[in-house]
Amino acid sequence: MSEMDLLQELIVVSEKAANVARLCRQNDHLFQLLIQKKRPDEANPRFVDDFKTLADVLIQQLVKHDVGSRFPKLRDSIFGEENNIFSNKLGETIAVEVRNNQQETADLLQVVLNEDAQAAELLAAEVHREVFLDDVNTKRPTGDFRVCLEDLGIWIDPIDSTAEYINGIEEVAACGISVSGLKCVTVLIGAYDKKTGLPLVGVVNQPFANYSENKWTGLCFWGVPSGTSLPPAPPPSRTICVSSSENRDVTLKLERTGYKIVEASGAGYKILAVITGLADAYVLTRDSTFKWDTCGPQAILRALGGDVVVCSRVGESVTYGDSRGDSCNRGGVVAYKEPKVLEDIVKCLA
Ligand code: 2IP
Ligand code: CA
Repeated sequence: MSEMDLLQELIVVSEKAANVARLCRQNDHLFQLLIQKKRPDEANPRFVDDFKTLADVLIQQLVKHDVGSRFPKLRDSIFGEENNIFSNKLGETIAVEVRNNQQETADLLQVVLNEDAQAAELLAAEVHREVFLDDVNTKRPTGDFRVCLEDLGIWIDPIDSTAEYINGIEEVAACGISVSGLKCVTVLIGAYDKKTGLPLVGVVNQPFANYSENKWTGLCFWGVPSGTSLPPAPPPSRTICVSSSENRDVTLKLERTGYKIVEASGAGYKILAVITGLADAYVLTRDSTFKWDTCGPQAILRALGGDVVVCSRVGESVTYGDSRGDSCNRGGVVAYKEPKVLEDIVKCLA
């Protein structure tokens, strides 16, 4: 199989995911469901208390369905953050999945959505809408090399930065990095090599990249060993991205290196900032990211000559296995593009 076939499929499915994410924010009916508070004491035996989780699960199942139908050999090797089983107060369970046609998917969603036919139909129509590569705001993939599907596994984060997705306030730092808000939301898809554990094919879709005329439009980034969607690298930004929950001692040490430290939301977004050159690195000393947060963007960084390494053992790349293993990135992460930047970080944190 050609790697480009898989890459094209992942780009298109990331756009379908982004379309669902945009629909849930921009359609009034779905948006009301998205921001409603959980009602744990309610007598109604509903399956979904938390619509955001349904949106997440549905997007993950959409990726599984589309990629699995096109590449059946990958079907059992697609892993993600979400579990697709929902239960209600009567002890009934239901598996949310994308069915073979729009009507069947709508019927299933209607049960999960407590008979909300309007929401079920809106979602099913978007999930089954055909999307083409030309619909995606990205560079067309070129070049090629062969991969063996049996050797690949896939990690998905259907909506990274869910807190910003629900109620983030748009804030952009002077350097252009988004501190919070919808720009920090990303759909992350990465394929890794089961033999080496290293990511090979990465897609990062930013559904809410630009806002104009009351409408959000997205951007999609990709990388494979033979190329990426990125233009030539801009000059170093002398900036390091950190989480707002990063240890104060760590940010103080990093500041002493002369780099500017910028807090931003979203693990995927912070790695994207390194990919696009808004930041030179992302440093995280805590165990607060997971395989789905890093697999896709790490593949792009590796294609650009950088990597995501374990913060407590910087000689080691972050690696991947299937969902039976530990999905936490223990020891934290450092994402970088230029080896010199990693050296600077290692020296200052030592
Ligand atoms: C989260 C999300 C958070 C991030 C955390 C991720 O994923 O990206 O924003 O924390 O590490 O696991 P922070 O923003 O402090 O970096 P999700 O939103 O999918 O739970
Ligand atoms: Ca995440």
